[in-house]
Amino acid sequence: MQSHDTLPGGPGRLAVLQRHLVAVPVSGQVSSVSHPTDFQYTLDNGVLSLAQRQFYEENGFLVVKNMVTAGDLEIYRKAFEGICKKEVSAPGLVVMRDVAILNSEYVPDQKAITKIQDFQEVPDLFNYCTLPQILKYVECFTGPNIMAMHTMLINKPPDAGKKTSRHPLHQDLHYFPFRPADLVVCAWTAMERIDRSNGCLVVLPGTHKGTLKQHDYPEWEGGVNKMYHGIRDFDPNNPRVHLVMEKGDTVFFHPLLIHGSGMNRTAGFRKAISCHYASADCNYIPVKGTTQEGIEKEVAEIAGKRFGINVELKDIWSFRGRLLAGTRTNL
Ligand SMILES: O=C(O)CCC(=O)C(=O)O
Repeated sequence: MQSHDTLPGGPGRLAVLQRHLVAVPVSGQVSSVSHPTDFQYTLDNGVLSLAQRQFYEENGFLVVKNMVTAGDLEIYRKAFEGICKKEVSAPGLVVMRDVAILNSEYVPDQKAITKIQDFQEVPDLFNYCTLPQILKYVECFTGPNIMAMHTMLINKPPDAGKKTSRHPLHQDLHYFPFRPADLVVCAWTAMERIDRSNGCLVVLPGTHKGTLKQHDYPEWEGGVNKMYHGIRDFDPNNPRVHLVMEKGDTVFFHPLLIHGSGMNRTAGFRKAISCHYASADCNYIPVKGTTQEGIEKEVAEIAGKRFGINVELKDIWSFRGRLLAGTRTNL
């Protein structure tokens, strides 16, 4: 990341540049004239500092400390508990279980729940996606027409010795049939302290500048969880950053950023909550003949079994998406 005092022209020039940046309206095209560099991945609404913008542009992620209060996180944890105990259910909600872990934390006779997805109809969880302090940041990536497209609460179980609690390195765009990718962002919030012992996120900085890669199920001895596809062809020399985060810290990241998470070596279930946001101005793309054709089939098969209907990937996303700000233009 470039430090302020290394900018050409020194601190005086920086002050002028910052005044320009703040003056750019949020809904307008970002002008390349008033910027010291060409920004491709961030818009200016006066929320991100110049340093934060440059960091995201260069690395494809940005951690913001203390974004979500302990009180809100407790509401999300309780709602999750209610779902595990089958006290709460909702249309579209998907509950996923670990291939190897036999004991759930709240219902010991059930296989461990590793993740719930699509909680847009569970108000106590969907509240996370609507938090104004998060949306303020999201707008810097999506612009003003903001949709919540994909929601997850990830409950990484203690590993049973088979390493199945790992999440293979992947790009989230693999799952999404809408573009442009630069108008999509994930917010992922630690619901407790998350470090290498309980399986923090690991990111490969700068990989958001690459293209979408082929994803497959990894050949792991202990088995792999449903839909946990991974990339085989990534540069092993690309530096990795382990994101150690405190409870309430949030990372925003680009959907092409290669990331995954490690094994949970502790006895507790490690929790994080996330939402993928996209600009409603994005468009659905056909995925036939692309690396995403396989995932479309897998998702359509699951939906077919659950709901007895024949659907295309874009129909599922259009059903999942919820407008949070601005106008629902395309998605
Ligand atoms: O929370 C984690 O362990 C990683 C989640 C993740 O990358 C995903 O579900 O796409």
